[in-house]
Amino acid sequence: MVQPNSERSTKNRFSQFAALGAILLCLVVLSNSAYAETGAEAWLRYSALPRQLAKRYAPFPASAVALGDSLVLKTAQRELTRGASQILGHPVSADNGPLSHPAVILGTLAQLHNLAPKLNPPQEMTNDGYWLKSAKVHGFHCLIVTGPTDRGVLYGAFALLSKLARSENIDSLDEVQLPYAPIRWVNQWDNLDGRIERGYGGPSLFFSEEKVRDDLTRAGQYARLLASVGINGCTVNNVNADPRILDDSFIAKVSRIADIFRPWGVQLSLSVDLGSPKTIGGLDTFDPLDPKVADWWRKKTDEIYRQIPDFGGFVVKADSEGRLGPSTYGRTPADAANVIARALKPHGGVVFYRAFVYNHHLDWRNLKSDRAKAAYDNFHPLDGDFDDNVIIQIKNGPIDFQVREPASPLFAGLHRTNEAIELQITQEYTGQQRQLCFLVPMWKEVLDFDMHIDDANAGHQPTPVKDLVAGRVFHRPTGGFVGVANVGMDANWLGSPLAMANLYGFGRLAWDPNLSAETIVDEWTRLTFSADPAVSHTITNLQLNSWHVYESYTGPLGAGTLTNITGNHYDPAPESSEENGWGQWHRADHNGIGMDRTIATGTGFIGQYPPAIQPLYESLANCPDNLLLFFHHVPYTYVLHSGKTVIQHIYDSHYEGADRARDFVVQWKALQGHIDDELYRDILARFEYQAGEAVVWRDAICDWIYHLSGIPDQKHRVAAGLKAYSHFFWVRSSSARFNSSTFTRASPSNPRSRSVVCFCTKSRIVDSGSPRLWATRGIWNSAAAGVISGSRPDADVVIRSTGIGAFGFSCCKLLASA
Ligand code: GCW
Repeated sequence: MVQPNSERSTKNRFSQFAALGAILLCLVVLSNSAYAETGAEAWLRYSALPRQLAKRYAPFPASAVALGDSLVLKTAQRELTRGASQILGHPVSADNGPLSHPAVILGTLAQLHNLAPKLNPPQEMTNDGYWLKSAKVHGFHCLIVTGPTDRGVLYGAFALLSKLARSENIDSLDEVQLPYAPIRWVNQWDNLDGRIERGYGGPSLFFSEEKVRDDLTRAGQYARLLASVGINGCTVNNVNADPRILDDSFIAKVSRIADIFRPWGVQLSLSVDLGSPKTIGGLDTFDPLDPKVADWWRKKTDEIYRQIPDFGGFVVKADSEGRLGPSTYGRTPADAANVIARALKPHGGVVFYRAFVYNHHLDWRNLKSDRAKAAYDNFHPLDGDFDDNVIIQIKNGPIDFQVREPASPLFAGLHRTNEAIELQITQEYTGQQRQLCFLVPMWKEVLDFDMHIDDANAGHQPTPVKDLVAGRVFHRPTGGFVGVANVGMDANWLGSPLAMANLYGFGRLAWDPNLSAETIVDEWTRLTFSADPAVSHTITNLQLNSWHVYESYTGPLGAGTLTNITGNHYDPAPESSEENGWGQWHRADHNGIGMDRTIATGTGFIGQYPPAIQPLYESLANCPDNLLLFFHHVPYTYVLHSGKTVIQHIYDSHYEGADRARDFVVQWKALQGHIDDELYRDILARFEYQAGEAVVWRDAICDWIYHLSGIPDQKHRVAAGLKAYSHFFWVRSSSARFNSSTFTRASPSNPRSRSVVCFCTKSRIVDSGSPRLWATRGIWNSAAAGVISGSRPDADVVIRSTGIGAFGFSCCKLLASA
């Protein structure tokens, strides 16, 4: 930074504010340290820099001047003064000018122009972008935070604070940042009763007992977090929408949430049920082509805008998983989307119409049935029929947030329609925040996937998914990124401190999908923990490896997560995928595994991709190993590009994955003393638990596939084990929450022995009434393993205990039955 030229005036000013500032600072720092480590502040901890580093910022202006008094600008000013004071350890106070000393100047480009007409950004700026610039204004060395909109200024203020918190050099600052796409939204699947569908971080911030919460403090804090990474909209209720959300009485209540969001530039939107005109509107129809229905949507929307002038729009899930939809009247999704879009249009609102439309009563006996085809089949024929303020919201993959899926071909199938990618931040199929799975690398694979759309015409111009959804390829008026966040009232938002990297990562990617996963996780780690190289190196590594590890002990080779798809979406239960209409089939039988989705012999799904992509997946020779079973049915003895057979890969992958999950514990232990002790222990317990879960998964899947295929593991782990452990079983948490207390024996039934080696993570006595079981703390090796004795050999073991920690029972194998 440039040294201010008027040191004396700075000093005078400083002494004026010093006393008050010091007091304020103490309060801020004290209150911060009192609850910072609950995770509530997430990546906005603004912890004080070590003195040496803080010195670098000695010339940082002691005040921040706002050039206007809009709500958002004032928020930016407050945030900047609070954050900079905390980080730098000296007060930075709010000032309303006129400029008489070095200052941070916060204002829109128009406001800046009035103050300093000669200062112009180095490039054209649109949307919510920002420009950070150190420059002389009226003879004073200032730091300018500006942008075309107030919201851009707020984003700039957060960006400046992030730089300080990560002790980046801000000398000669001159940086323009523009968001990649206008839509950067989160969805919350919150129900009016306060529960969150697929939420693992506590109850809703917004609703409780069928009402909007009286106290919306956390909702405001959430909006702050969202704004800090450039997220500009939030849909607050479940896409499985309760029609009552549109009751007139409810709209007034919901407008309170919008009031709380507004200072942070976050627009509120609502999920709506397409049947609403009938269910709550008293009409005898909800046919989107009926003029009465159009009128109903218009009046309802006008009323919403009367109460919430900056309302964002509606999200629609229709004809999906039992929801009402236009098919009731033989109408199309375009008919349904447009009737709502036309009601929103005069107000500038948008409709997000979800492409997650499929038949969940598919005929599983028919090898040509394929749920993966549904989105494209339903929406591609309608390309061009949707109004300009409709956005088709498309899940990243063609099935449903599995641990690995290819990019949905629909991204390439809409040339005259706006689209947005829907990514799932809440880890429904990827460990439910009880296990570490950093999803940014997965999202990036999809966003960077080149659909080769123009190859036939224009030679190769890359058309990656990120450009398609941002509307850049077909010059669409809008589009972008939607993340299903599902944060809750838990102090740390998502129920796990490390899972917050996914929320941060979503925001950062939505702002700039060209950022690398490494950059994102490094930023997040420094902001959330510290710049201590040991900490950032270890946490960055853990995060970056976690998706592959999770994939390798759950569902490798693109077979899907192999979880309980009809139940909790968490436990291993590969059988649950088959013989039902949900269409998440892996088609494993005695001879082979995988869905044949080829054009030649399978469901034809591959034919939905642009011609230049099809050979990549259609040909076994080209198909990447990690998606093989998504696209092909192959014998277990099929040899992968890696040189291994499919079956051996499955065995090895599960064993390696479980070993690597165990190694997470070892890596984490190296951080003892480097971070807050309570947080250290909390996360350690989670890694220990995950190591146990990985063993559960490993054994369940290896056992299942061994029984199906009859092919032994070349390394004699699975098959040999089955002789010795012919009656192995395991006990594990089957409850929804990490710290819950119900454990059930999972599989198979009726162990004959009375004695088992137990993998568990906490020493404790578990009293189930009868029998009484005990186990000692340890990780899966015979030295550390404890013994459970006394389980009744002839009955399912159901262990009930109380308190966190008992979840640690993860895997038991019989010793004595060999
Ligand atoms: O995978 C499914 C989830 C449902 C969810 C649905 C959707 C909100 O299991 O809980 O419903 O996806 O995305 O609509």
